[in-house]
Amino acid sequence: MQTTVTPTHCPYCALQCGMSLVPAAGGGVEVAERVDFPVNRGALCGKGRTAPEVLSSAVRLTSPLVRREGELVPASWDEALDRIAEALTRARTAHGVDSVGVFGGGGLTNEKAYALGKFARVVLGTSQIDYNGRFCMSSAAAAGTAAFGLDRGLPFPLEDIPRTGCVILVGSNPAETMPPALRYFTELRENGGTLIVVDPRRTRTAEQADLHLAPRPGTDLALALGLLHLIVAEGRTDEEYLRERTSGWAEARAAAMAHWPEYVERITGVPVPLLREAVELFCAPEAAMVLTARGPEQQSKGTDTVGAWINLCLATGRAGRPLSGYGCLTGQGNGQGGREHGQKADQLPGYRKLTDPAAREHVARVWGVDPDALPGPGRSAYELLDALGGDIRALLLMGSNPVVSAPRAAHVEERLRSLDFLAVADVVLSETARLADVVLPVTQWAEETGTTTNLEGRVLLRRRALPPPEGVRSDLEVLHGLAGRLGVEKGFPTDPEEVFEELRRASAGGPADYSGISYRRLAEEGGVFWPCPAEGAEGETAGGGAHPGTPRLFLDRFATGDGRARFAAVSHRAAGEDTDEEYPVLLTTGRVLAQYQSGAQTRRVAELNAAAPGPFVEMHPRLAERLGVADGQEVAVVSRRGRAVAPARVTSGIRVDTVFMPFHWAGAGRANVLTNPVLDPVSRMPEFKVCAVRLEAVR
Ligand SMILES: Nc1nc2c(c(=O)[nH]1)N[C@H]1C(S)=C(S)[C@@H](COP(=O)(O)OP(=O)(O)OC[C@H]3O[C@@H](n4cnc5c(=O)[nH]c(N)nc54)[C@H](O)[C@@H]3O)O[C@H]1N2
Ligand SMILES: Nc1nc2c(c(=O)[nH]1)N[C@H]1C(S)=C(S)[C@@H](COP(=O)(O)OP(=O)(O)OC[C@H]3O[C@@H](n4cnc5c(=O)[nH]c(N)nc54)[C@H](O)[C@@H]3O)O[C@H]1N2
Ligand code: SF4
Ligand SMILES: [Mo]
Repeated sequence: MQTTVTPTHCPYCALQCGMSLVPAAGGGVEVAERVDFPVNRGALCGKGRTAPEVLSSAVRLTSPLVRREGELVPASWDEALDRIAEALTRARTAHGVDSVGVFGGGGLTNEKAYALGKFARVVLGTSQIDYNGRFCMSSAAAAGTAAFGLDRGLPFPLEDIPRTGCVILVGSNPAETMPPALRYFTELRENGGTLIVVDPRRTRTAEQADLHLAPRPGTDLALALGLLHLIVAEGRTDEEYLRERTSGWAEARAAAMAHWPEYVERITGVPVPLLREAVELFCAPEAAMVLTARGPEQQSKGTDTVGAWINLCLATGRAGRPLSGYGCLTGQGNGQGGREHGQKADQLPGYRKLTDPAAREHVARVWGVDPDALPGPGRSAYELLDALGGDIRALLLMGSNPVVSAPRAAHVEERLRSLDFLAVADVVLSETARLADVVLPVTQWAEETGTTTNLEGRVLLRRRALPPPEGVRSDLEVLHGLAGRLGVEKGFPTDPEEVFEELRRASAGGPADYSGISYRRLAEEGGVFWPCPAEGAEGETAGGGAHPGTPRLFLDRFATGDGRARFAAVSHRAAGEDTDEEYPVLLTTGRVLAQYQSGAQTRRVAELNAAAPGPFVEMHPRLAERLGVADGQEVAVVSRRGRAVAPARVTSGIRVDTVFMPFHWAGAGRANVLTNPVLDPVSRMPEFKVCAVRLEAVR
């Protein structure tokens, strides 16, 4: 028997593990090991292994749905697309172009993200587009751009980790969020390197660490400043590097010197001897890295916080040198590429700025439009959601489930309900799709070809392995169908490779230059790191060029105007909410191993639901005792925005002043009804990682 093996990548997180799909006995496909992809070398977590279950028609949408007399009922594609085109036109005519909003996702392929951004700017002419990546790594992106002049999650491949001397992992729990990547940290320790984990909880990752610092949520900025203070006080800065490769040290140094270790201990709860130990571990080896994830980033001061951690690397000469540097562990499947090609409010393809006249000129030329016709920057994700039903009357949403995942979710849900018109394209009937006037059933990873860019900046090719169920169309077909109905016949091809060829040209010369990359190269080479400029003029070289791609950035110079990395002169400030008599406990939120994001996909897989059946409130035994709550007993968590109920999970692995809830579920235990939408002033990131709550035993 002949079997077809399709090498491809997982639909879920930013590791983009390689996997093979093979025909399954009863039809469909199943996952087989693919050892040739270096990032995971065949290893997969349970989510990736079970991903084909979500391809089944039994759990997904297979027909467009339209709302008739209050109910969502099956309809033809023509009717569904006509209704959307009519509703968007009606809103535009009555309220102007900016009354139509677009919301995208970091799980969308590069081709889809690119086409969605172009659709908003060219077909709708709206400035009101943003995406869920704003909730993800936007603070790290802002800080990375400020410091290095360029934001790529990791400036080096993961394979460098085992060979460095020390890694500080700040607010990142790869043991649950990227299990196959844990091997890199294990190997680091086997090679004699050390691992420091900074997390208010003793996670499965923290258990592997040489040193675990457990700060009070929302105080990472003070912690980083305290470490820098000690580095200066102990004379462990790299003066030559500071002189030759950085700027702004004097101001950053002065700010750090105001953060005495004892003061930092009071703010963070991390004892001074542990601060000293961290400095010793970090400074002793020749090379070291700092990696952040959502813990320090999802704060109303996330940008400054990441800036302070970058300062540690700069002060000690640990950036832009072999086996050293700062990196952000991006989250979603295409969290990296999704932030480069124009679905962000202020962005054009190739990581260009919408406010830059030269960028507008270049992209407008590729799109065949007048640069002056391109709108300016719009609102950030939460601000856009908050404006629904106000000056935004109609919304097209693709690749996100904000009813579960947005901060202050009950308010966001109410805003979505107040729209004149909501259209959602999804693979399943998510909690957000349930609110829509029109729902479009779309194809998924294994049913379509497309590229993603993983957390290392490695551009990858996902391949179609099986046909979609009847009745399902791709997101590219959706945008093509809508563009035609809205009077734009050309420029929205349905073939992903054709979209990618245009993306190459649009990105040529930009910070994230893909012009030397082609599907052929990706198929042959297994992945190419951007920037990868084409050899010829403006990426016209058919089939990609000879540029090898750029696995490691900044080794000669940083991407700033003068080539120097810039320090951030930052000082500690409090979180949006602190505890008080009424709300005496801090809530932080995050993930568990077996569920993915809003759970729209993974809650439909029996094996994953058995492993992680529902929400919980993780709390310290002393806090549980004070409340009179036993393990497994229901507790209500109440914040200024709402109330959620879930069973207590009592563990000594969390600070006494903090509780933790995963955010994967809707219903009574929906964590995001509690979270605080206060935004970081630069990145516009909401404060998912800290708000004040009170707890009540439910009897
Ligand atoms: N299983 C699973 N894996 C995933 C995902 C998923 O939903 N499920 N999602 C993917 C995506 S999109 C993302 S963004 C990544 C996220 O990956 P991670 O960032 O690793 O995940 P989180 O659980 O959100 O947060 C990490 C840790 O931050 C800690 N933390 C909370 N508050 C603070 C704080 O104030 N300071 C510090 N230092 N730490 C704090 C939490 O206790 C938690 O252990 O995971 C990706 N992988
Ligand atoms: N409290 C709290 N809230 C958080 C976080 C936190 O740590 N704490 N983390 C935040 C972070 S980092 C993130 S990334 C967000 C993520 O939260 P969401 O944006 O809600 O992410 P998903 O649940 O992945 O939603 C993706 C949706 O798109 C659908 N989908 C999948 N593939 C496709 C496709 O190809 N096309 C289309 N049209 N649809 C598709 C899925 O079925 C699903 O319904 O949550 C944020 N919310
Ligand atoms: S770690 Fe991420 S990419 Fe790898 S199998 Fe799991 S979810 Fe998929
Ligand atoms: Mo994310």
